[in-house]
Amino acid sequence: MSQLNDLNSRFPANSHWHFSEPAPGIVLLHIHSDTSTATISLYGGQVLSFRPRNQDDLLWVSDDAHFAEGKAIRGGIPVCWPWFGPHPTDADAPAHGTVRKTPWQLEELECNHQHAKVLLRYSDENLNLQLAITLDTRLHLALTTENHGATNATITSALHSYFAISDISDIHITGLEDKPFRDAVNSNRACLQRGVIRFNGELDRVYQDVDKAICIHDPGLKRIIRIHNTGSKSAVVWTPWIDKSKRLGDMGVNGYRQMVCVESANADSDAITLPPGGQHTLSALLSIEDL
Ligand code: TA6
Repeated sequence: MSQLNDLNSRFPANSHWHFSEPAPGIVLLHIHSDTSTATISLYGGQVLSFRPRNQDDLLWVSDDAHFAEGKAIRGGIPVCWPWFGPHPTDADAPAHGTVRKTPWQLEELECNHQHAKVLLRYSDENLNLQLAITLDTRLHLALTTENHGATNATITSALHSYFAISDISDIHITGLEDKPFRDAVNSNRACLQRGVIRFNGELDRVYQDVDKAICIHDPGLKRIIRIHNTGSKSAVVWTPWIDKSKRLGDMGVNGYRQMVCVESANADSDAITLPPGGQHTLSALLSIEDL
């Protein structure tokens, strides 16, 4: 039985949800409640859209995003796991781990007029991964890793969120002032954040000692996007700008102007080591406030 037929059999479509398969192997869950609508790709366990009632989409997806097995979908909230960035030892391994190009299992789905909950699961021989997605006027993601192997497991990970913005040159980010960061655009130099973050070129930074909410201030959309993380002391801020966007090839025309990545992470020194039977949850609560 195909994944789509299995899902339609286990979770028959109703007024709150239905499934689609825009391309072979790319199955999407579409959710509608009175408080918000969302689209979640079972391929990659990736939230692609979240629109609270009377709001613009929280998330950005490239007009040129690939929807094809074996390729990452450019946008939404890719799950980087069980490593963030390049593999620590294997240069041939895919960037950002394996699960964003893999079908996940839908374990639970419930939706009423006020809120929805989606439980996705991925397992390999030693680790279980669960993504609990809760949607009401806010979007909450809880990524839980459980080590069911016989030895310690060290993982890095990130919820690689692409947020929709009016224009990269008009926004600024607060919440990371005075925090140390690794500057991936300048030879991974160790730096300290001075003041708020503004953008006038490619920026790719992994912050540490993160201990409060990170906010994207967007006067063009008259909103503030608040990102509150738990189980995480690191965060990544990224804009590819012009040249990197061209190299990536799936950013769309000027797509870089309408997105910024602020990623909830366990990256670099914030790696997590789980003993046998141990588990860890990285979570992000994403909300929109009027500016
Ligand atoms: O999170 C920032 C980053 O690591 C950048 O260095 C850039 O590579 C971005 O992720 C996108 O990576 P991807 O593999 O999705 O093209």
